[in-house]
Amino acid sequence: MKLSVLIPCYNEIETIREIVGRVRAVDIRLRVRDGKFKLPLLPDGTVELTVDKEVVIVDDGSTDGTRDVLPELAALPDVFVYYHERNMGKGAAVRTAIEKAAGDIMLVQDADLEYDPRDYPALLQPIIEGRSQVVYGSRFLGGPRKTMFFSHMLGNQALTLFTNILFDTILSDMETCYKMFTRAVAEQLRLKSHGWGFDPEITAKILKRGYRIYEVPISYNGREYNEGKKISWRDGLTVMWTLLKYRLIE
Ligand SMILES: Nc1nc2c(ncn2[C@@H]2O[C@H](COP(=O)(O)OP(=O)(O)OP(=O)(O)O)[C@@H](O)[C@H]2O)c(=O)[nH]1
Ligand SMILES: [Mg+2]
Repeated sequence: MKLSVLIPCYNEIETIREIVGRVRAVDIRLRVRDGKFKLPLLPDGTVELTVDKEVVIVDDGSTDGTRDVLPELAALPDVFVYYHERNMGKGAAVRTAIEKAAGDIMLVQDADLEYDPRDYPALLQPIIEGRSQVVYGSRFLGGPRKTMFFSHMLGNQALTLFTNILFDTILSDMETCYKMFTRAVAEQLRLKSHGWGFDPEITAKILKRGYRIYEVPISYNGREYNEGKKISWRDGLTVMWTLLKYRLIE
């Protein structure tokens, strides 16, 4: 069983080395209650499953020196780096990463340090146990988190509420970066968005195809604007438009 960690990366020279180090440092061993893995049964009726990882970085036309650092990471045996000639947006970078990924399961990992790879085992558990094909890590389910701006929380909640109304569901964090899905789901969705349309497009298509999204609490350490935070309220309008579009078509 292999997990592909997909890292879209644009001008992240301050954090790219560190995040790859943190991703590679997580050792994923799960105790699973399922006989299909043909592993030695432990006294509590579970088996211990080890999940391998690969890291797929797609540099999205960085101009801050990130590209000088990436060859050093590409030399690592489990890290693969691909380059966009020019900046195309997060969605385009994730799509390239999905095309290149070899894993059975995939997860999006931003190149900043807002999300914690130590949450991977919890995210994987429902997929490995066959309870779901898609798992979202939620920042609003009681996990440890740095408090965010009230305005950002409202923005997040508004986009999630809009999603829930359109698709009759009860997500708590549609915009989370931690979206994990099986290869079968990834291949079926045929994503098109280039920029910030990625999260609403993937969510809309998953829900419209009838998959139920599983949510698990994750920790969150949001960065500040002076640390490179770039998102603004205008991006929210793109997100709402994308949700509506994929509710009505496809
Ligand atoms: N901003 C931006 N990020 C990109 C782009 N292409 C790829 N990315 C990567 O996409 C991920 C998410 O970008 P972020 O800017 O962290 O987006 P965010 O977490 O929603 O917003 P902030 O962290 O608040 O700025 C990061 O790993 C970026 O490096 C792009 O064109 N613009
Ligand atoms: Mg970020």
